[in-house]
Amino acid sequence: MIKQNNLKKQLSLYFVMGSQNCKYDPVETLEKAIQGGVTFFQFREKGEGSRTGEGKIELGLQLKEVCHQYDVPFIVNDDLGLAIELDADGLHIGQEDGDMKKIKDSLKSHQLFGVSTHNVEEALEAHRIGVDYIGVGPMFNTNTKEDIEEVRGPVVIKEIREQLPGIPLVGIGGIKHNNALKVIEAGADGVAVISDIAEADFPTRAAERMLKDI
Ligand code: 3NM
Repeated sequence: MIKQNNLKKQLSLYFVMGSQNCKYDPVETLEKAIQGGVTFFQFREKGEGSRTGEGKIELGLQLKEVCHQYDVPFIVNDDLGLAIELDADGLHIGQEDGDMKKIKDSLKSHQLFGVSTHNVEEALEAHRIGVDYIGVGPMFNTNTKEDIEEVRGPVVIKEIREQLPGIPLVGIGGIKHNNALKVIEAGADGVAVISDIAEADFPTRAAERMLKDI
């Protein structure tokens, strides 16, 4: 249902999270964030304190339901099996998550495929494989992910945009309402954020504030 032409617009405010990132209940956090204007969602249940097994599946189903109530695409991070089991609207993988082409071929035709990249070479390779969108990070310093690459910032977006003028592109890493515009001005279609919304006292307000500033 969601493989749409307006993907660039849908990527405007891309909320990424798992229960381990949330200050409050993840289902409530997501609903409030969507009410504040989040346009795209990635379920990234990963790292210390994250749920596994049945608990992860159960939470994924609940989050997908919230997304669909509001017509927001529900994307699964890393886990092809989970994306298929939950019939997610898409899968997002990193550079170390396996053979990109094989994974893409395992998805159903309606499922979007996104890949994290860090430089022009990785972006060109992802584009060659036919990904639907590209994430680029880290834009700024962040404490949310430990194994980040060197921070080169929005200039990487600019470099990729010059090579791939049409590809849907989002920046990630350390994005807050007061630096998000730099990412958009460099050529991104949207910003992807974890902590600015997941750790907020008021996720609705955090999302509204981010949208107002981009
Ligand atoms: N990927 P926050 S940085 C999931 O550089 C992720 O590819 C990154 O969290 C990359 O919005 C990152 O809290 C963490 O900084 C983003």
